[in-house]
Amino acid sequence: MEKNFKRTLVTCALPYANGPIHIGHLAGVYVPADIYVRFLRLKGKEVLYICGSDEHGVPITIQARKRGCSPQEVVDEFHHIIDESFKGFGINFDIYGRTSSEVHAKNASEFFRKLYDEGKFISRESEQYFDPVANTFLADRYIVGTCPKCGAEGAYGDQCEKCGSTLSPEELINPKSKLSGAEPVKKKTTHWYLPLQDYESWLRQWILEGHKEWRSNVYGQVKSWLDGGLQPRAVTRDLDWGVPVPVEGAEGKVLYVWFDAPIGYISNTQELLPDTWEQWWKSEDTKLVHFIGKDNIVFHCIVFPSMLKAYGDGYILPENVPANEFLNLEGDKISTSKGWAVWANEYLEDFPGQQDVLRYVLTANAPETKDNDFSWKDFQARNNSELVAIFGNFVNRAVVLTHKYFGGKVPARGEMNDMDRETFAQIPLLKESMDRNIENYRFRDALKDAMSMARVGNKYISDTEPWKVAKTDMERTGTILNICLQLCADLAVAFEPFTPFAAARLREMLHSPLDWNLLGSTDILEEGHCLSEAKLLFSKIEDEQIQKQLDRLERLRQERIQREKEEDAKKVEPQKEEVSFEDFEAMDIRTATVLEAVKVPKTDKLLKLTIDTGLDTRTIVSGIAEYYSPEEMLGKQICILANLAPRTIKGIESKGMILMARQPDGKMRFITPAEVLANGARIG
Ligand code: B3M
Ligand code: ZN
Repeated sequence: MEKNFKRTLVTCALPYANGPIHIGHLAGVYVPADIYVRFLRLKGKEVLYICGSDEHGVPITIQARKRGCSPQEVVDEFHHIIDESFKGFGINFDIYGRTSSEVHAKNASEFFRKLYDEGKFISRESEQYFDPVANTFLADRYIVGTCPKCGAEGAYGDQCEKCGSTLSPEELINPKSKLSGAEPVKKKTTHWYLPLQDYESWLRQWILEGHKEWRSNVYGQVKSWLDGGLQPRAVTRDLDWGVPVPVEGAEGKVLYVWFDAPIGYISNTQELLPDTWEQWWKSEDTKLVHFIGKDNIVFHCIVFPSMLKAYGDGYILPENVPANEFLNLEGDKISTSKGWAVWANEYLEDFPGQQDVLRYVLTANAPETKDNDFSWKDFQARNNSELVAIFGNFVNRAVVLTHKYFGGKVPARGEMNDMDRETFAQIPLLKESMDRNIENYRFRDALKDAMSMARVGNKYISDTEPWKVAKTDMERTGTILNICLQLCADLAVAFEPFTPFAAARLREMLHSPLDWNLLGSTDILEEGHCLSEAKLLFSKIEDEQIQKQLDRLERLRQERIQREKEEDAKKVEPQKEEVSFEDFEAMDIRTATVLEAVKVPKTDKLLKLTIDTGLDTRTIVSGIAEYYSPEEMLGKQICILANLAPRTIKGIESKGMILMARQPDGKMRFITPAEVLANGARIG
């Protein structure tokens, strides 16, 4: 049974300020968190809602280098863009701070210094890659070379983006520094580590014993980390962008971004509530919930809690960490680097006033327990067939008919029949289910409960057909519309967490209260209560709007294919195994001239060539028909491996092999001497 907390502290993963946020971020972290916070506030709970930009780390310095500007300029630009995007979607944190702030620098360095002074870190000397020209240590991302797995150029020291292999700088072929192009050298450096293994038994007790109710994807990942054995975790880095390490002799070192960022939650709270922040972070009456994506589970369930445990001083631990899985886009992984995303700020420009639609669709398809996919067709279908056709249509009919028959005033409700009573009776049940689902971080299911309320209303008005009843029985019409309007007032509350803009517009139309306790009662709107004019809550999304988005993604897909082709064109196949000089001597390579060339019948790739080798006239069958026509080969001087054992190919005896060069794009070209030589000249 969950403890009865006095207040709830909700944190959202701090987005890296090296680019805009996209639908994956919204679906994974920010829309679910916003539903949760809005719901708690709807129930009158005390909530603090914390987020901010994560402005340190290597990705930001790489972005700065790419743009030829400072990291501060990068984070200044994107901090603002991200902040505006959240506001545009109605995601209004109590503070949207930033880890480049002075408050955070002070807080993070003091946090580190306390652990350092109390001997909670271990220090280790290790050899790291150093750029002798730029005179700086190199993070893995700053070392590039040839991928040992696929031969792609430009593989990073930690990963090859071409084949996806995880690498270490030592594995790269011909490693170079991204900063100066120099070959990196190994240099000794000292860093501090948090010995996570010292917290293993405590973590097992706190999470594996104490929080079996956590989502299975979170619980399972934590368990496998613990079962895999925890290792010391670096808390400092050789970088010139970040919170400087507050220790003598540590010049040029900064706090590791994943040590510094979670402390940002605390710093942002301090900035907002300089006098009372501790009642949120150091009181057992506070329920702490971290909203994150699955790639951040280890940092929020193992690293940050261990930091707080090491720090002591009464810091509380998360009551739950409802991490979502990933959202894909049109069947492909969302990729910031490849631009394969729907950017939040661009959506707001392309679909003005329709932020609720995206909130709704991302919740309906939320990757709560497994990765899920966003498609524009589904987005259009859900808007048109659910929001417009059910929720919007029901409200519009109820309000329009009330204006038509009762001058826009809530009519009297006469004697109710069984259908009326059964309709009303469904709402409290759906309300209870929605409450339970949100309290348990099942937002998809909670949205279904709210949508079921809309379906109840839409079905009721369709079944009772007040527009027909009005022809004969105005009293009954009034009863029906009175019931419809109570249901509309229910929807104006139930949809507040999910589609807050539409819910607010509906309350304005009805002049109805935002009161969770009234949801499900049968008399929210009294007889005679005046309504404003009916306005459509949602508008249909047309095919053209969707096609524009699909065309944009198709252009991106084509650009990516072209880029990959160009990258392939640069790819050099790795060298083969060494051979001895004797092995080479055994091969008899000669010049020869093509006397005749014909296609081998019933094949696409074979040419039958009659060639003059200087030794004899012979036939060679070669798979070059897709690169050369017989006419193109006639009279050409080529190089052949003359003493290759004869083979019969498509019934033709072939004696020897034409030497061809395979281009990176896969095309084959024959090798010809720089000038015409005698046939039979030995090549060695
Ligand atoms: N900046 C976001 C990410 O990993 C990361 C979250 C920090 S929360 C303290 O995409
Ligand atoms: Zn590779």
